[in-house]
Parts: sequence; C-alpha cells; structure tokens
Amino acid sequence: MKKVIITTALTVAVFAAPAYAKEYTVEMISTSDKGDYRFSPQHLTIQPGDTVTWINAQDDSHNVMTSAFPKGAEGFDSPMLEKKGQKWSYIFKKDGTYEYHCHPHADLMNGTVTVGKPSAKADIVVEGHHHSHGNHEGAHSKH
Ligand SMILES: [Cu+2]
Repeated sequence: MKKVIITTALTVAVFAAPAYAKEYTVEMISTSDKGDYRFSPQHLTIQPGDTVTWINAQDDSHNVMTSAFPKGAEGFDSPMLEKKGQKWSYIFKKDGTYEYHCHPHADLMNGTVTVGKPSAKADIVVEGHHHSHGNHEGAHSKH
C-alpha cells in the first residue's frame, strides 16, 4: 500500500512541471589523464524556448561558441568557464541546427543542438573564425 502512494506522488510531480520550457544540461568533460575531452551529451534535440546549461565537470578551461547556426538566428559565445562547477546557459528561440565547439579544445570538443526541426544545409550560417569576447550582444541589431 505504501508503494502505491509513492508512485502516485511521483506521477503528480511530473505532470505539474510546465510542458513548454525544458532545461537540459551538457557536461564539459575533460579527464585529461585519459585524453577524454567531450561534451556530454554531444548531440541534443530540444524545442524552441528550451534552455541548455553547460557545466564544467572538471578543473579545466572551457567555453562554448557556435561554428554554425540557422539563418535568422544568432550565434553565441560564452565566457570562459575556468573552474569545476561553473556553468553558462542559453535559451534557444529559433528552430534549426546549431553547431558549437570549445575554443581551447576545438579539435576534441564539439557538439550540436537541434531545435525543433534540423536545418537544411542551405539554411545554415557558417561562422568565420572570429573570437569576439566581451560586448558581443551589443554588436547585434535587435529583432
Ligand atoms: Cu574545452
């Protein structure tokens, strides 16, 4: 009888959560003695309005910056996360495919976030290798 009550309480909690905006976590893994550098999960599929939070899983410096993003959307460029537990969040508003990497470990750490439907190749803006840290938001026009 006790077991039935617990199950019911869990079900209520799940249905009480808002269905329109979810939060996802991506770990920035750098187990350097094993040469293991990656984002986990590397590929994520979410819906517009959802938030992705990247969290530094070890004491190493990581960031996230887009390599490509859907036409009509904006790229992103996080500050450097230098300590274990530091995190950075981004709310994805526009459908499509976002490709990103960690600048210090660009060859090892890359990932994608697909928002809603993936973009067709022709609808993706590939970013040049500019690294504009700092006042990034101000450089974009409002929409
Ligand atoms: Cu990194």
